Amino acid sequence: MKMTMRWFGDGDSVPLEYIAQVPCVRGIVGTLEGMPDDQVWTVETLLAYKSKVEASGLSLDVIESIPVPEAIKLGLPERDYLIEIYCESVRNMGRAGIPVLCYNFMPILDWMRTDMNYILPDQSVVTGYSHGAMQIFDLSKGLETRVAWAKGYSGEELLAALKLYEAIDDNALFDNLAYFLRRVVPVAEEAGVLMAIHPDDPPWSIMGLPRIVRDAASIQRILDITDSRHNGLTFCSGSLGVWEQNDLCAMVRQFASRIHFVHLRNVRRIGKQDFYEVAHPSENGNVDMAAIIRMLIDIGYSGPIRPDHGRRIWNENVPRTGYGLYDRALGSMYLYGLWQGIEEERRTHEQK
Ligand code: DNO
Repeated sequence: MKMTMRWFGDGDSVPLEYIAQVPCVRGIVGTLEGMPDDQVWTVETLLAYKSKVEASGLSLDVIESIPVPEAIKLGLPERDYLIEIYCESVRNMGRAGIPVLCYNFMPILDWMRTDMNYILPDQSVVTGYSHGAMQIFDLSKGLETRVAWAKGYSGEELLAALKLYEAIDDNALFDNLAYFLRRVVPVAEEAGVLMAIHPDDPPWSIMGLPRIVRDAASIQRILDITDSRHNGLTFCSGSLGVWEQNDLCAMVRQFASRIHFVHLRNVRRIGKQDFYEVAHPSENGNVDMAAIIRMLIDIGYSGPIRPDHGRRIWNENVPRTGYGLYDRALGSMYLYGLWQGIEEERRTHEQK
């Protein structure tokens, strides 16, 4: 495996050079922020990003994400034109030699939390989610911009966006994903780019919106749309781990050949649909990191892993919730050490 960390480009408060100082981190998960939906990501821009990353001694291993325009998720007539643009960006990723594309198919919003400042007993700050709070959320107030959302929504905009989805249930959204993948995956194959869909976070419906990447059955259905390695998965222990019935290790085994990127993060469930994020080590939450890593080693996983979100600690100024440097650095070292320890244990065992 290769330990990576997300870097949002020049607008990131964490300098690339600091990331390069984390001993285990070799690669970067990058993005071009603020690109309009109808604009192709050019080879020149991707190569410029890549050169910057390489100048710090790191490699650019993943793009997370090229956002999928709402019109594609909604199946509107302009989707054909937008899918063509998407395909061209994928071709350009191939030309620039960037091997993995993590994307999601969540309507309107990306990852959703009801509490962006959940304070743990040690005073570190994480995000939390309460389904009860979500259900009484006043949609007319809109939503501010968050890390993963290209833009915020005023109340009016949010209500209008939700209205468009009234006719789209899980099956309709799935059909629109299938339509998209049947066109993009062949292009990705030719370009040498591995598509890796990110699970919905949280993996259940919010605001009455359809959500279709939630558990083993729904993921298998997506991977079956086109039987190609290039139609793959980002395995995210944080997103999938908040559903008690999701057996994370079994999922790693089941989707082995289609996992091209891994997000490792720990969560503590406090009810059926309530949770908060915690530090990476297993004892803090419900995700058994050692078991997952063991399974990843078993399946011979050799792709990129990132520590996903971190807590806010040591008074760090973290303008993008979850994406400060300190706790992601601690998390990545924990994961790396765990991986090395398990591999080492196996080697010693084999020699006996
Ligand atoms: C959260 C992230 C997600 C992820 C997108 C991928 O921090 O893991 O926002 O980037 O869903 O498209």
